[in-house]
Amino acid sequence: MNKFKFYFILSLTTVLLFSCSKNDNNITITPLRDYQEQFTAENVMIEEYLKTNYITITQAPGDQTDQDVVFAKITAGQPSIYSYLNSTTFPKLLTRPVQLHGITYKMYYLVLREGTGQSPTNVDNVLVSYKGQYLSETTASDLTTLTTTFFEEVKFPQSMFNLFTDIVRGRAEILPKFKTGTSSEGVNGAVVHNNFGAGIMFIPSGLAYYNSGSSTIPGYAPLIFSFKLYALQRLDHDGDGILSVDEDINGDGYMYTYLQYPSDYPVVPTNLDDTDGDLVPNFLDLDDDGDGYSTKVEIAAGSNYLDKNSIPK
Ligand SMILES: [Ca+2]
Ligand SMILES: [Ca+2]
Ligand SMILES: [Ca+2]
Ligand SMILES: [Ca+2]
Repeated sequence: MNKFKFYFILSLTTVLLFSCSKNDNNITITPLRDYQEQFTAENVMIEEYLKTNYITITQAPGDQTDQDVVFAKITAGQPSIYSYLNSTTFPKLLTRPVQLHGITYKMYYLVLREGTGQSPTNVDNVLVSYKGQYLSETTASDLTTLTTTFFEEVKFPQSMFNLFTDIVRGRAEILPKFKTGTSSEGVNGAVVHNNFGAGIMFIPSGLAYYNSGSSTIPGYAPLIFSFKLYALQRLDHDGDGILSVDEDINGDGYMYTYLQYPSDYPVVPTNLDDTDGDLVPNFLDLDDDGDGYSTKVEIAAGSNYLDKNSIPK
C-alpha cells in the first residue's frame, strides 16, 4: 500500500470513528447509566433526605391549604420523615417494590391521610393537586450537600391526567394506595375538596424522567411530589363495555402491559391480569378468553366471556 493510500484510509477511519460518537447536531451521545447502579445511588440520596428533614402539615379542612406540607432540615431534634417508617399512626412512611428494567425499585411514600372515597387503579384518570421538587447533590471542597429544587406546583387542577400514559411512572405506582375524598360547591361556585387522600412520594429517576430530564428537571434526578388526590375517573381502555378496574383480575389495583414497553422488561413478566395468556392483559384485550369471540359479543349473547368453553349461541 502506498503512503498516500494509507493516510487516506487512516483519516477516513478517524472521521468514521469520530462521527460514531456524535450525532448530526454535534451532541455527544452518552450511553444510559446502569439502572441498578443509578437506583442504588439515588436511594442513598433519598434515604439521607428522609433522615435529615422533617415536615410540617397544615390542618385546615375545607381550605385549599389543607394538608399542605412544608419541608425543613432538622435543626432542633424534630422527628425526621424517616422516623414515620411503618408507623401505626399517620403520618406513615411506607415502601412499595416496583419491578422494571430488570431490577426492583423501592419507592418510599408518606401517607398523611388515606382519604375516604375510592382508590384509582394505575390506569385511571386522576384529579390531583401537587407540588414537585427534585433532589440533587453538589460537591464543594469535598463536602457533598443534598439540595432540593422546586420545579412545579398545581394548586387548582382543572383537568384530570391519565396514569396509564404518565411518563412519571412512579405516580401510577403510588396513587392507587390513596383514596379520593368528597367535594362540594363552596362560595362563588368554587369546588371545595375535603377528606381527600394526601401524601408525599419519593420517585427514583428510573420511574420518572431518568436520563432525559425535562425542561425544568435535570437528568438522573429523583423527584419528590407532595400531592392531594381529589377525584378519579374510571376508563374502559379496550372499549368492551367493562371498565378497566373490573378487568383487574387479581384485584390489586395494578394492571401492566408488557407490549407497551417491551424493552423495559428483559424477561417477559407473568401477567396475572391476562386470562388467555397472550401477553395482552384483559383491560386491553378485545377477546379476554381467546376463544375467537370478542368479549363484547359474548356479553351480548350472555356467555361467560372469561371462560373459553362458554361459547355464545
Ligand atoms: Ca374494558
Ligand atoms: Ca392486577
Ligand atoms: Ca389476553
Ligand atoms: Ca372471548
